[in-house]
Amino acid sequence: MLIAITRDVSSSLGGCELSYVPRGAIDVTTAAAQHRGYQKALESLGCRVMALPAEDALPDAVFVEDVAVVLDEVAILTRPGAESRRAEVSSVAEVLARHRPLRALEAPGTLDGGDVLRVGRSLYVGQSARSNAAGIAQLRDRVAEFGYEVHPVPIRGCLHLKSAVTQVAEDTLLVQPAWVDPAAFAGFRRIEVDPGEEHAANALWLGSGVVYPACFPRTQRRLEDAGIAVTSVDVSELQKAEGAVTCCSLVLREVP
Ligand code: CIR
Repeated sequence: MLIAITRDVSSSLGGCELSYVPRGAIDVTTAAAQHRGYQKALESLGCRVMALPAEDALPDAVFVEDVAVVLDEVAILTRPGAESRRAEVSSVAEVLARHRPLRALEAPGTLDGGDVLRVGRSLYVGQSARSNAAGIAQLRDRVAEFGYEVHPVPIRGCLHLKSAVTQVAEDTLLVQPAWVDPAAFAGFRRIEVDPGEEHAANALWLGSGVVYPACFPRTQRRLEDAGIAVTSVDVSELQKAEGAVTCCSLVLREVP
């Protein structure tokens, strides 16, 4: 069984951090409805959703992926790169403590969970404006005893590593080659996003298929042609906050 931790959309979402997406008006009511659709998609793919209440003073708190890196053996609490997001960690930590031993990153390290792509025992970590060398070194230190290796990966032109590459099947990655060098993932089968769908590399793989934004039909076709089952969700208002589908949950295996 998979548990998906989510957090309801903050009424202040419009005041979110933005790096590569221009600021536009966000309809919070629509964002909340889309978020409920996302939670239903997670349930349809076998997750038990644990929804935390909104943190109205923290605009980006819906993007729970960034505050922790959850492995089967341990959960690493991050120190998010954006100062405005650091207060998001503690309430998620309380929930995670029921499921995993916790370790935490410390100043001067910064790291966003959106920069961490786990494939098996490898953690690929984006060298982004949010995740610095000290944060990546601390992550390596915290996970080494559990047999995980950390591989830093340069990215350009996007917020996080998982804006540029995500796993979509056991041996397959979905890649935006403009933002990350595909050679960093030479051993994998790779599907590239359609060139006209810039933000299309973020998919949430849950074993039996992916949760995927409805607005990238051409890349969706590439996934389906590769035999990947796609559960489509409309997350357009969350995308205006530079969010996507991995960032709205922390998915963990229920360990007996
Ligand atoms: C931020 O800039 O931190 C938020 N507005 C968006 C975070 C999205 N997180 C993610 O993709 N992991």
